[in-house]
Amino acid sequence: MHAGMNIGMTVFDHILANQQLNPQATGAFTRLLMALVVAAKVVHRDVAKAGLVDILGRAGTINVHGEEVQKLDHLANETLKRLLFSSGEVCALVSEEEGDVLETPRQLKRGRYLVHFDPLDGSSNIDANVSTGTIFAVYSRQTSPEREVAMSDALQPGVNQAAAGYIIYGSSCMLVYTTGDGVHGFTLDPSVGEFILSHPDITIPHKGYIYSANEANYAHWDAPTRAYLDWIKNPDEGHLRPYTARYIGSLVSDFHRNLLYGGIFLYPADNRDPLKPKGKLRLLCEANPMSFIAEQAGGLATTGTERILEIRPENIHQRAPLIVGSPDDVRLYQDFLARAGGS
Ligand code: AFP
Repeated sequence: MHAGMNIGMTVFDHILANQQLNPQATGAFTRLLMALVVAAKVVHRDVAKAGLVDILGRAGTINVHGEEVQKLDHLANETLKRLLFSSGEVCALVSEEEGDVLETPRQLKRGRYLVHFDPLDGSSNIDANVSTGTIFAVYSRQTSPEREVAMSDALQPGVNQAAAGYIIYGSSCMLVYTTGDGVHGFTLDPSVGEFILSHPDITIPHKGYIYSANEANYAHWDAPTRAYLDWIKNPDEGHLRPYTARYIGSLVSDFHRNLLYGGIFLYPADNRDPLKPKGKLRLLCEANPMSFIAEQAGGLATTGTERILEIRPENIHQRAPLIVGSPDDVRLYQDFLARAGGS
């Protein structure tokens, strides 16, 4: 790189510019976000060289959801824990890979933020080199800093999120985040090791023509959901139907594509599997952050009958049906449910 070459706005500049807009800001939130950015770079490095250093494949253990833990899941989880705890800005972490809320160890400085995260979402696809991602949601604690962190701090509704974002480890590595002031995307420039603003102020198209769902579960969805799927596949040139199906099985990738192109992602309730009466996706580390981002980009996110961000969580690993995407598409899905009397 030539001295003085303009590389564009880095994510650090962007976060700092936001901090400067808030006269009450202490820099704590900025330090926390910067710790997440560093963690993203470390996980990206590990994911990128996975095939080289024999860390691909399964770790041989089962996580709290009864799923096999991939080695990279474990590495990513440890990286996020280490960097977030050492930022000095968190009082607790909730990871998809851990059974309990993890309080910041006594010997470390405690801050006022809690972070929920899925360290490596979509990891069952890793061996096939399919894109994976890290998802995070940041909350301020509600209880006094002198006291132990309470379960109520960890179980806040999604509307309380101070920030949410994801990192997508794809053909390029991107960070997309919101602090409630629009959605901004940054692409990692490997030549300088910085995330550079590449997608300012992302807005989702009002309507899309992509639908993303694991249709193998069709028989186990409720009748209005099946009727909606039938409708979007039913040819009608005037309404540009059928839609196009795109499903990767890696939420960050499916969500990111629909955010940019428009469309609808559905992971509805599944009446077959006793583990999925509310679908598969976790409310706190998957549905809430994606819903905050979707709404900030002009989209909608619902269970079908309830706004995701208003759900009052009852436990840290609870699941929720997630229907998210372009507002016109999500509204139409809700109409199908409403006409059937809800579900
Ligand atoms: P893994 O992390 O086990 O690969 O699960 C990924 C995921 O939680 C989410 O990223 C996908 O959208 C969803 O599961 C895919 O689930 P199905 O395999 O049931 O379609």
